[in-house]
Amino acid sequence: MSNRSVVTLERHIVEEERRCPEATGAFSNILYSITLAAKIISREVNKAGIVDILGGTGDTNVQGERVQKLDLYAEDVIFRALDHTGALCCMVSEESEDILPIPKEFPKGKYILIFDPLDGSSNIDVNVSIGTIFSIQKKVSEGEDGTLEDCLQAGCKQIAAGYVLYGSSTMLVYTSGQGVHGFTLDPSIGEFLLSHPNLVMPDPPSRTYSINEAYYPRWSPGQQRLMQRLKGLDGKEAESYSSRYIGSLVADFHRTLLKGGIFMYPADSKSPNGKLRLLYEAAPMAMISEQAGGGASNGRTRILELVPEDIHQRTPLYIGSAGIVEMAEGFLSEDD
Ligand code: P6P
Repeated sequence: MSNRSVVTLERHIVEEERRCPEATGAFSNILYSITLAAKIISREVNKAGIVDILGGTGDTNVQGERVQKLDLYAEDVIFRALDHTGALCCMVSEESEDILPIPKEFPKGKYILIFDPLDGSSNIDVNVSIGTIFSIQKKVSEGEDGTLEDCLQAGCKQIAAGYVLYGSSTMLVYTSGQGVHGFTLDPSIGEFLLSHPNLVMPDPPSRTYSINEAYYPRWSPGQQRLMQRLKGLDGKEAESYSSRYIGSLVADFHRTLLKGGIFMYPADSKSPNGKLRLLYEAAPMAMISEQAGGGASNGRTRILELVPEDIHQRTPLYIGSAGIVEMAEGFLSEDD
């Protein structure tokens, strides 16, 4: 008998739940439902070029960005996979301006699901990897309905965080505070199988930085000096870095998680808080990064300590190998 066990995501969730005596199964139920939604979205993403699901709806979302049909489809799939579970009291989606209440015909629970249904959607039409990002918080307000107070919690309060990467294979990576674990979808059996247990960012890290350099003229002097250092132009680095930029956060972060290095989306003169969203992009990725031994900062403060004031609040993001994130903070502090 082979001793190589096949660990499905469902088995992994059950085993994690057994380790938490107070677990009620509601949290596991959320994760199961997210994996179902991920399989459905993966199927559509992988055939997007075949059926007429590409291209914009002509609408724009709350971000003012042209909405791709798959964006709306992914939001609907996730909402309907979880609205009836009885585990959630509300949801927050990048595609919707306000909190999404649980329909009155369904029971409500003690968790909040905060998600970006399909990040990087501008890459859909050119077949570049895109992703779903999710964050789970626990209800803190009175009453059964989720409120803004429940959604505007600091990232350090997250119960769990994860993402699905729709790439050359579909992967689901998540943490519930017990390390980071990666699962790869085997479409032939429709199961996510444990492929990357206990992910830890490599040390020493890959000397790779990931940033959209077109914005260089708009960056602060500290950010520009950081780029000089990373390029080996200030004579301080023994060897320079290499550059990798996909323009899809989930893909750029996934590479950083597996290889090390740093992903940066700084503030600039046009976007004083950067472009990326705190609740459903930076905070979940920051929990994963720290659980994998990395770091995540807005250039001055740990992302997980930031208390949001708005569900669509933006933040600058420096995330990856802890030592490189700390070096970036050193350069940014020169701007103060
Ligand atoms: P830019 C994709 O649109 C996204 O929201 C993230 O996935 C990605 O990291 C970023 O924007 C890319 O932004 O300004 O480089 O095109």
